[in-house]
Amino acid sequence: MTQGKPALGVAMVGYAFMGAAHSQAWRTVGRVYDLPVAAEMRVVCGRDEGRAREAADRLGWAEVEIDWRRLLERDDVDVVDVCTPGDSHAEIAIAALEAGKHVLCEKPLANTVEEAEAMTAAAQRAEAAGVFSMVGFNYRRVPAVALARQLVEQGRLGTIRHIRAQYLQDWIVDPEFPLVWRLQKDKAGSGALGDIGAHIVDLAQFVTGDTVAGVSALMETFVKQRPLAEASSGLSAAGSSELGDVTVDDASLFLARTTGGAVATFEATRFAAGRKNGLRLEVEGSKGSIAFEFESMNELLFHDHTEPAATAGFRRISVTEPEHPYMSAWWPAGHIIGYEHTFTHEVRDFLEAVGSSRPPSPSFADGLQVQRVLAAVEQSAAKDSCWTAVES
Ligand code: SOE
Repeated sequence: MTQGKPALGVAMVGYAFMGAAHSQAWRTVGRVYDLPVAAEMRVVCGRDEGRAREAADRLGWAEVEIDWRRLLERDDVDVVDVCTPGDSHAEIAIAALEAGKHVLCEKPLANTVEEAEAMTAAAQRAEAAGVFSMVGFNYRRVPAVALARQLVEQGRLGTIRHIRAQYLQDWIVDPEFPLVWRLQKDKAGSGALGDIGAHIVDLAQFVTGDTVAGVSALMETFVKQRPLAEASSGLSAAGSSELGDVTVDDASLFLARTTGGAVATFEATRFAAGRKNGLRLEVEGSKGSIAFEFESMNELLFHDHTEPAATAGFRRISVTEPEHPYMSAWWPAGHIIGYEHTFTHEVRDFLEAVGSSRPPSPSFADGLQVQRVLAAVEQSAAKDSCWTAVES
């Protein structure tokens, strides 16, 4: 579905877990969705040439660069996809926007509010010149989540009263698990908070259309030292005999109020033994409720509280029908999809918007707002859970 369409040359910086997820999306999107533009996977960038070459062959990129600045000098690169750890998001994204390249940046947008502000200012300047940017909150693109959003928009939940969001993982329960970059503040900005808490803050706000206004938070680091990481790949690594300090949170929990008057709880942890990628969202309103669990991502629970009490109750909707968001392009009705599809949907929405000269969503400004919630959580936790307003 790409023949005869204007082409956008794509460059990706980073090629580990997120790089692989984005690559499959770039490879697939034009074969599944009919888009206004064709994405061409021109170049992948990584500091180690040998590893970058291996990644290019494995993931489907035509060429390799070892300095991301070179990408910005190339006329055949129109889009820069930033899949690096958070400590380089701001520098790469701002320079790319200033060089006139559209930018897709992994979440969380940045490691600090200051960086996110600078990125948002650059994005707004670029947008005035028709250069667009988006932050990659992929879980918005789960069809069941997009359906939940539609139900809220249609007023089926009424006034939102409760939001209950959790993101539960267990990949660092073992104290011998090495000190990978996601456990280092200078590289990742924060721990469970920024890595997975950012997802549930974005998701709760996306589904409800509401905004977190203030928080009371607790943060904990259970394992304070870990073996230094030797070669790492994705979420796994080999550990050395030397120990280093863990400088981020293992778990972050907070209570919140929203500007719309709802009350909310958020819990992000990598110590929930047995929970693998347990992203859960429940929303209760005056007219109905929804419940979603990523580990059953093709289903949405919906309760319509306006139905007669005798038969009302949660119904389990299989979000597998062509009537559902994103689904008509995939398999015959009733057939499920997986984690990787969320990235294909993300890239589809990005290309659809950029190819039509419209700003894609979520914007860098949306990423900044999430960053401000994360900062309020850190400030509250540092002051014994003191109530902390989110900067607006
Ligand atoms: C690790 O916690 C991780 O890969 C996150 O970085 C991703 O954003 C999330 O989708 C899955 O878990």
